[in-house]
Amino acid sequence: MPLLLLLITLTFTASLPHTKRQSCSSPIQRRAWHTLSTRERLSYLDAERCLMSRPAQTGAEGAVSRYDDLLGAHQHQAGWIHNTAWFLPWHRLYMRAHERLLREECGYDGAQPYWDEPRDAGRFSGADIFDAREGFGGGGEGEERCIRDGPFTDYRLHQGPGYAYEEHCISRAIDDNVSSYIGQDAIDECLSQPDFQRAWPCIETNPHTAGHRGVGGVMDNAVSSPGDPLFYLHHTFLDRVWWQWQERDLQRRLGEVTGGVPSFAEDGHWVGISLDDVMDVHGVIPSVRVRELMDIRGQALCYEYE
Ligand SMILES: [Cu+2]
Repeated sequence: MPLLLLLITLTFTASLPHTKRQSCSSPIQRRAWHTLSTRERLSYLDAERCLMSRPAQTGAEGAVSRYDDLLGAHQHQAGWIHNTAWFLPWHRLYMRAHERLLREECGYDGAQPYWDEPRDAGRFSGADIFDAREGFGGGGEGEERCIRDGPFTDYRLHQGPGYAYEEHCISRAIDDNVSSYIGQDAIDECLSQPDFQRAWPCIETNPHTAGHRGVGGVMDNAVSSPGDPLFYLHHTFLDRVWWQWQERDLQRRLGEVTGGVPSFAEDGHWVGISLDDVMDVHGVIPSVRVRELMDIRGQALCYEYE
């Protein structure tokens, strides 16, 4: 190809994202883990291990790997992204950040899968997501409850538990009883909430807590739970619940956020959440406003649920 033509082609290609800013022409399809083929499962798990092997970039305290960069973003902000109206939008961005790292830095060509937890409610210990060969490995053993099989047995965490920075294993203590609180009835109750102000606490209470405590161990720590890779499948499931709730009255709910968030201007005070609030994942991917997180098919996100 003549040089001039090549340059024109490159310039044109580079300018495309600007001319098409509003549209997201080919959203990737997020699917439930149990519907993925063996090849798809293994490629996801391989990409996660790749993130765990790449060096940290953000300078987050304790972070050794790229995987830890993400953990650091959650650990640092845990105090204002839980039990506040930022819970759903922040975690939506966080799931997207994880999905982007897998795709852009580890060659993963799929979308972020979710764990269809109501399917396994009350029987987490028998869920195929804990498979040692094509899953995340099983429950923990011994005093520290370290996981003993699956692709993540050798991973050492350096952030957590909670706000501490201690080296430890990925641990789990599966609790079937607690896992029953993420049944379809609990999801339906949240989907029927009339407004955002009631939908997010509903999602954060039973379904969210049941997933964390039902897996136990690292997942049971509100601050450092992203140390278990299952975190991303659990929160992607919750993101889907929010989207399903939005879809019930899409026109209105693409713009609906209500509820309290802590004020950064006045310590101890609360203010109303705004579509202009900036959600930030410590530079792992660029910050965006809540407004851009309302439509999963928009440019900032660009995915759908099958
Ligand atoms: Cu969280």
